Amino acid sequence: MSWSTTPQLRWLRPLLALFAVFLLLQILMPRSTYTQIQHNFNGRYLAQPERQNAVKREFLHAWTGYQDHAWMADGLLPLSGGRKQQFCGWSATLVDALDTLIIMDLNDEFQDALNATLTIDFLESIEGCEVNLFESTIRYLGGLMAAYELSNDARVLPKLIELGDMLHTAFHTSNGLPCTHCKLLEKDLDIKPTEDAILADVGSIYLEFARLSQITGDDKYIETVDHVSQVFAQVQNDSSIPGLWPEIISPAAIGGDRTDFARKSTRFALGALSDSAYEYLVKTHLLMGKTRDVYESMWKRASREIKRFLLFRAYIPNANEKDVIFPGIASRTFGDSEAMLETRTEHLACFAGGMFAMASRIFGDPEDFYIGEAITNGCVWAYQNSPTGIMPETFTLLPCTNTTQCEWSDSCWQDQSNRPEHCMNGNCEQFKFPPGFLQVSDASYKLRPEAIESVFIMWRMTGDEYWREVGWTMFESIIEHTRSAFGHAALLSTMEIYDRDAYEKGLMVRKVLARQMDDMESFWFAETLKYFYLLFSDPDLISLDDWVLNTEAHPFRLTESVRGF
Ligand code: DMJ
Repeated sequence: MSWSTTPQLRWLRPLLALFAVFLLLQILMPRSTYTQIQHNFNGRYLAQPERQNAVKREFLHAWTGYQDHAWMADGLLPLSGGRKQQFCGWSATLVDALDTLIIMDLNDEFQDALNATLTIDFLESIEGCEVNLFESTIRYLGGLMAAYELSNDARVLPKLIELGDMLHTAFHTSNGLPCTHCKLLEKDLDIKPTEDAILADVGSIYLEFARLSQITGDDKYIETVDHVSQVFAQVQNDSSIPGLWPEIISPAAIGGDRTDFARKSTRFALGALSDSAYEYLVKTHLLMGKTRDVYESMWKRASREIKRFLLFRAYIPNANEKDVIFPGIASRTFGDSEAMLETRTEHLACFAGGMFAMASRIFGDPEDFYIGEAITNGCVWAYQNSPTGIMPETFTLLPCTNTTQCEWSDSCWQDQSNRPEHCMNGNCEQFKFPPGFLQVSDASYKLRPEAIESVFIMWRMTGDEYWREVGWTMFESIIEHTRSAFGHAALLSTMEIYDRDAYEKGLMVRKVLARQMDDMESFWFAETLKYFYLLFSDPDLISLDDWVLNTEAHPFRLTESVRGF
């Protein structure tokens, strides 16, 4: 008699059968390598309350400036204490900062800000204001929606609908594509789709309007999103680099000669003008990929061409020690087989590090993780090697000619750097920039978030403390140079204090502060300081497994049944 037929052990049989089924399923079920976006921290991370508090203190310094000097204006002027109107006067800074106030546990400040927000009339604006659809969608709609998601305050919902409906009228055109800059509040206005539009202005509306439908149950917003995304999918191969959309597109072409949509320009990039049009393919798939496959297919096609045409390995000191990649700008005229790569890169393009890293998990392509990491390394390099410790807005690097080896030679770089096309105002006498930076065409820093955004994503995805360390140094440099009487100020130049002699003696010129400009964009509150804060927080706070952040860092909750990962 075997043990399984022993009467005393017969009760074991159903259990064994269950176990066998379980084992069989384990063998037969296709296994996904990735089950989540965030690293499995399991409580194993260092709490960094001092650093978090330091970020919060800086936030409060600027917030107090805004409260005292520019309350309910679109922005504060951080040097003069003045106020500015930038986006129709609906208090852009106030709305953009709401969710950061919640995340930082600034409850009294949040209640004051929310009460003020509820008095904004989105159906009135400053005289004759042209609504910037992109900025209003990512800052106002995104900001209000995240405040609603995080506070669950029912009073926000009617405001959200008022604003959503007003912005939605931008799509009330003959072909359902938007007018990106129109006086939407003017009565009886015949709204026409824009002739020449910035790619990101049209291609970055999916996330906010799709989530608005999920929240309200009103499908009209998602129908608009579906239509726009279908158009982008249809024209994806019409441009001079099939798979990519150029920096300028023509919404007005749809309904006429469709191919003109993607033929207004032959320049392609990941920075200004284009950035979030690619970011939203990944993020919108995350938000609703179980119900739509268009974002995944667009991303897979586009990312292949991004890797082929836009990314380059840079010739910088120690390039062999760490993989460093930068996004550049590609051009190709119709009919040409060759594309030209301009190795000019931008702070704005640093978001691509986080985008590729997240895409690797979402679409299961491990190679993309290394691309994301290498892009983030590039941005960190630019911070670490600028004299202020802050990456400039736009600069040119030499590309490595060999894809595997990239041996640095100071003299070779100096020769290149001294070529007339790289000299500033024809003056080749001095070395203007630290080794690696060939030309810096815009040395300013506008308080932008993209580099710390990618560093934050790398930390949340790997749990590697390295990212928090480099992030902290970035924070210290930014605060050192940008802190002003009323807030934090954009910088005229991250480079002007460069001194070759000091550099060669191993001294970074840190004592001299960069010149400040009287400007502080609302994304300083919405994005830059939020990412710094979240880098040092408990990784469960706004976990990337539960939330998707829009391009202005406003978190939207992921719904289990529809989320695409
Ligand atoms: C922000 O408004 C958003 O991140 C946008 O996608 C790009 N520009 C700014 C920040 O630099």
